[in-house]
Parts: sequence; structure tokens; C-alpha cells
Amino acid sequence: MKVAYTCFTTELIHAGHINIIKEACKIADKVIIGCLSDKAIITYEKTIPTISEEERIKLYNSIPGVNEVVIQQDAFYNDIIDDIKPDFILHGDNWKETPMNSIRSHVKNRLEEYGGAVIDVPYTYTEEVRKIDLLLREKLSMPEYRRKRLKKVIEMCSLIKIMEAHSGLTGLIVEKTVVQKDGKFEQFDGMWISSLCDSTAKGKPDIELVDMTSRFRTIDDIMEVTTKPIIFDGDTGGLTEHFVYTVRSLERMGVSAVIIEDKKGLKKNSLFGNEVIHTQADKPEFCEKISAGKKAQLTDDFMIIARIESLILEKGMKDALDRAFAYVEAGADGIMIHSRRKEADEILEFCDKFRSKDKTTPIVVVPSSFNAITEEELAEHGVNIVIYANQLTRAAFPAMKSVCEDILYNHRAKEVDDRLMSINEIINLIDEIV
Ligand code: SPV
Ligand code: MG
Repeated sequence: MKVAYTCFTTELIHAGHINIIKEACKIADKVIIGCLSDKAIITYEKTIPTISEEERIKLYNSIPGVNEVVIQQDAFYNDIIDDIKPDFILHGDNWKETPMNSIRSHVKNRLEEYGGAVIDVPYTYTEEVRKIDLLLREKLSMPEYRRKRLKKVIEMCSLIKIMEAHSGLTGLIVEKTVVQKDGKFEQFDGMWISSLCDSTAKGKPDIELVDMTSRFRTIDDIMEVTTKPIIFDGDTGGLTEHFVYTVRSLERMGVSAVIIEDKKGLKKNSLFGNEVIHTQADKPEFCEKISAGKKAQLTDDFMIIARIESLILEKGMKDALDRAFAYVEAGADGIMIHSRRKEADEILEFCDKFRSKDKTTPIVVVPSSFNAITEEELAEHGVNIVIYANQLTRAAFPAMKSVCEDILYNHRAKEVDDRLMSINEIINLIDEIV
């Protein structure tokens, strides 16, 4: 008896899926559909379907020609190949393209070990299929789906990686950049709306000068073209009476988390350290702000993360830890600990001491200064979220400045051309949605 297998992640069946099943029925006696688990989808595709595994299983079972539906736990099909040993694994031939081609070649090699075969079914490029693909993507960008994804990802992945974005274009870069390493995909889990980069993009200092209306406009520009979760840098959160409104607005927009730092008065960027005057908020006062924010939020999805500035302000480890436990007690859904030392030693000491008492509250770090430490090492010390807070801004600025200088120097643009994206690439960069 020949067994054909195909794996689905979809939540809407279209002509392309029906075609694959039809092809499977032609060559096999039994057709099994794999429903890729939420965990595998989150780990490899950095997305999550809007319907549950159970609902997807029910949906796939209802397709004529399907004999059985199973859960597939591994995006690289190892569990399925070990357990079922299908004679054929069918997939749309779009998996010959990067990044999916690494899965295809892995599956092909494993099937060849016992005489099985990969069948590439020509992808169904109809208008209906294109519209459904677009619709599913649009749905993922809706506030109710986007907002809750951060909590899900934290729950399912040992470490999550967030990159700063300050415009639609940088949002798109964070959304779409994928690299393959050791047969796996690497991509960012979400975006950080940095106060430093949002202010810098507007030519303004990072002192809470760019007002919330303008910061929300940046979020909206990014949300219009992406689906990944967003963590907002809320600076000090402002007055408690204002912060509660900010929480409501962010939640309504579909932002997943806000991080507020325990400073007051005129806020300066933390990376100045004690070179400038910053004032740390009193512990009870900041606890009150956290609690007020938690009371104001309307869903369980939204997170308020408390950022501790004690190490930046050289107030000592004990102060940092006392504040961390107090902030969690006040309702904080996570703790961000910051440092501007080159070495990660004080961050790791904080994480170890915090984790010895609190095993679950997510820890966030921003390794801008202590940039030699790897994500894996941070995860070993209990870190859950790594934020790359300013690298896109810092990458773009020198590149743009040197192009300006060279055009001024040469009185033409020819000399800089080989450093530039082609006109063709730039006009094709943005997908049209209709
Ligand atoms: C930001 O990106 O604006 C931050 C992180 O707040 S840091 O600049 O390191 O303070
Ligand atoms: Mg900031």
C-alpha cells in the first residue's frame, strides 16, 4: 500500500491545496495530511495561524480524498519520516525557492534513504489563490492577532530576537529578512520602536521631545506593511495619568508590549550613563505607574515591561534586584535590565540572581554595548528577549553620509553607483496589495 503525505499550515483551503490532494490520490492508496504544529510554525515562519491546531485538523479532515490527518512537529519533516515513512511527499513546487529549498533537499535526502520520493506539484497561480494568500497575510496584521503573538512566541521559543524599526521600509526589512544557517532559518520575531531611532530619524534628540502622536504615526507606518509583533519604547511612560491613556492606545493599535524605564524629569538616553544628569524614579512611584497601566489595559495579551536603570546609573546590583522584584509584584509582565558596560558580566549576574528567585517573568536585554555576548549565552542565563535597539539606524547613517560626500566631491553619481541598490530592485521592493 502506497502512502502519500503533504503538510499544510493554511487556514483556508484553495484550488492549490485541492490540486495537491488530487495528485496524491493518483499515485497512492492512502493520503495523509500533516498539520504543522503552532510551535513549528512560530519557530520557523515567525507567524501563527489565526485558528487553532484542532480547527485546522478538522478543516483538513473535511477535504475529499484525505484519509488521515496528523500533527507534524518538525518543519523539516523528521518526525513524519521516522513515524510514517511515506512513499511520497508532495509539495507545491514553490518550495524549490529559498528559503524553503533547504527543507526540500533535506526531505529528498531522507526519503531517498528508503526509496521514497519528493513530488513537486506545479504551484497554482490563479487569481483566487493570490487573493486568499493576500487575505491571510492581511488578517495576521490585524490588531487582535498581532497583539497576542508576542506572548505566544515567548511561551514557545527559548529566546526571541527583536530588531529596531523606525519607518515602513525598516519594518519591511525586519519582517522579511531571512537567512539560512545549518539547514535552519533565522529571522527576527518582531520590531522595537526605539525612542532613540524614532527621534534620530526626525533629527531630534532622544529626550521625549517627539510627542506620542508622532510616535504612534511611526507605529502605524510600520503596521501598515508588516505582521510581526511590536514592542514600543515608552521612555518614562510620562505622567501616570497620561500613561494609562498610552496603554489603551497602544493596545487598541495592536502593539504587544510597552517598555517603560524608571526615570523621571528630563529623560536622556541611557547610553550617556552618568555623563549627563538623569534622575531615577522612586521605587513606590514607579510601582504605582506600572499598576495603573495594568489596571488600564483591556486584554490579557498586552504586556507592560519595567526597565531598570540602576546599573546604568551605578546604583548597584542590590538596588537593581530590589526594584525588579518590586516591579514584578506591582504587576510588570517582564523586566528589562540595561547596562552600558562593554562586558556582559553585570547583566549576567543580575539575570542569575533574578532567576534564582523568579523562574518565569520574562527578562529583556539590549546588548548595544555588551555586543560580544551571543544570544545562546544570554538564553543560558535566563534571558527571553534580545532587542537589537539601534543597528538599522546606525547602519544606514554612515552609508548615506558617504554617498553624499562622494557625489559632492565628484559632481556626479557614477562613482557611488556600485554601492547602491539598483533602480529595478527599489521599484520591486514593495509589494502591491491589489
Ligand atoms: C532606545 O532604543 O531608544 C532605548 C535603548 O531606549 S537605549 O538606547 O540603549 O537606551
Ligand atoms: Mg529609548
